[in-house]
Amino acid sequence: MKFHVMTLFPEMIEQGLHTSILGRAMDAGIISLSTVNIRDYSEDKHRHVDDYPYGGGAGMVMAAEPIAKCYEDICAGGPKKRLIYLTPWGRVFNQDMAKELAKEEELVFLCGHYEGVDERVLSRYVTDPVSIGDYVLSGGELPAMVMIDAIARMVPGVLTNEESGETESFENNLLEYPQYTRPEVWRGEAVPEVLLSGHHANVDRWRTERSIDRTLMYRPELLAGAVLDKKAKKYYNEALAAQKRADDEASKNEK
Ligand code: 6GU
Repeated sequence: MKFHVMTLFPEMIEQGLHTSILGRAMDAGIISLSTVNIRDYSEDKHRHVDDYPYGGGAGMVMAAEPIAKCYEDICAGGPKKRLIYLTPWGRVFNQDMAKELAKEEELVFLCGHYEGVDERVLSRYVTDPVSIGDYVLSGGELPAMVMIDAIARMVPGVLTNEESGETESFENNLLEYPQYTRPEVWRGEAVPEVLLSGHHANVDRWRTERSIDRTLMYRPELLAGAVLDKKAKKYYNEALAAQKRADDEASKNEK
């Protein structure tokens, strides 16, 4: 899978993505990264890529032509590639989108800066406007890196068997269960007994229940989409009832 990134800060993208799992996948040739400096497509001798907004207002707007030229260069001689524009007004990125985008042969990312990008180049070429969450960042570089990391992990061959995403957070709409390693007792606190038992069915059961607890605590809205077996469903209903009793108790004491 090939990632192309159109940016004013190519070194930022390059530095952030060549380590760890992605670095290994690039060395193995499973994924590749190509950054393009939009400034190289500037129309003037001062290498400007932005201009004042029509209608007035604060800040500068990235001009259409350098971005169009840059994108057309990336697609030269082939069909138009999917173009992701990183923007707070885009659809909010999640694991399902990462999986879906991982099926593409190539993806192009456009990192905006300043107050925005001329709408005409966006409406002509952008296929997917994407946000990484409800907060404002200074530019699209960090969001592009976040997306590329999440997408690359879903490309076949990038993760080893041990790293495989099956038991990670968001698989089946449940958050990851707690993990422990040596020592068995750390500062007086022991590892949960069941994990030392060697009883795999009990370990699995314990992990599912802790995933349910954690999801109920931090992301209860995810649980609506989780597929639970009969025992897990029973545990979930009990945990939900216990939580409701605790909430009722707390609100009674408030009054
Ligand atoms: Cl994709 N871009 C910027 N500039 N800010 C963001 C964002 C993207 N997603 C959340 N905040």
